[in-house]
Amino acid sequence: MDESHGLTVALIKLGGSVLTNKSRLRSFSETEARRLALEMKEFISRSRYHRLVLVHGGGSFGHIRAKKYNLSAGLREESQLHGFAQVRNDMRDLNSKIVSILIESGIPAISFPPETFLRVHGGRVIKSEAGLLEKCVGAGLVPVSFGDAVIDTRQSFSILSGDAVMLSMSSMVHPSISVFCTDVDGVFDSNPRLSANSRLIPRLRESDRVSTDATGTDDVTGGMGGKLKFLFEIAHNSGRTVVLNGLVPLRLRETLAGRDATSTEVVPTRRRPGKKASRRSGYI
Ligand code: IP8
Repeated sequence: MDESHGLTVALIKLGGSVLTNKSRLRSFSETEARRLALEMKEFISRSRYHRLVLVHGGGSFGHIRAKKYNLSAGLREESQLHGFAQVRNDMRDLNSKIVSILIESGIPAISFPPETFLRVHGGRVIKSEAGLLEKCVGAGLVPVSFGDAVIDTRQSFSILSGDAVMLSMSSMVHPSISVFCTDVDGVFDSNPRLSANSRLIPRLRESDRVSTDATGTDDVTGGMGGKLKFLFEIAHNSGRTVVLNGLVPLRLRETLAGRDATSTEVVPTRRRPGKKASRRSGYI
């Protein structure tokens, strides 16, 4: 799904650190969600060929309890079951809050849990089904998927990250642009939370040296090392791939409009043969 179908698809991850206060259990940042919804609405209003595909992270609705109950490891003891049920319910609650705001902002958003189109085995996606996603994007609906507590055919359950969902979706819709909205300006050469000297990398290549020190994060889905791997894989499927600060107003809007905004552009060494991800001049 790309220019050959006449559609310009923007695949966007709304990070859990943008939509929630990560240190307070289940605290939703409604103001940020409403602002980002309007910035995205502008993109789909610009052309009837523009499409959005959205993914959100877990933030304090996912990571706090997933860590407490060690859910990424799969089922090991009965006491985890309650935690799994809670996280799964909390993620649906967060997804519902986000979808409601998108609808109120004029975006025809629909909840699209990862199990609608993905099968997970040993914490990894082993099977995907593109048909439903393509149908709903083709029709003009905006699927909103998320990192989730999922049924796992090897270990009963596991935690699937929003980045893994982004990767699967990017291979299905071949977006013109993939955007990661985070709580920092982009990818830095060292952890900006730990070092005042860390520098933003405006164009990130696979050969660039980036410190993968994950100190200061409570994410159960891995630190910077894993994130970079996903970023480059996604970049192979996308016309452009951008990491930006979703907490700063208008960065997302400007990026989607093809204008310069502080961010990191992820530059893959080579695009996958046979993929048709496109870069439409004028927009993205
Ligand atoms: O925030 C993790 O998704 P992420 C989802 O994208 C859960 O890593 C349930 C912790």
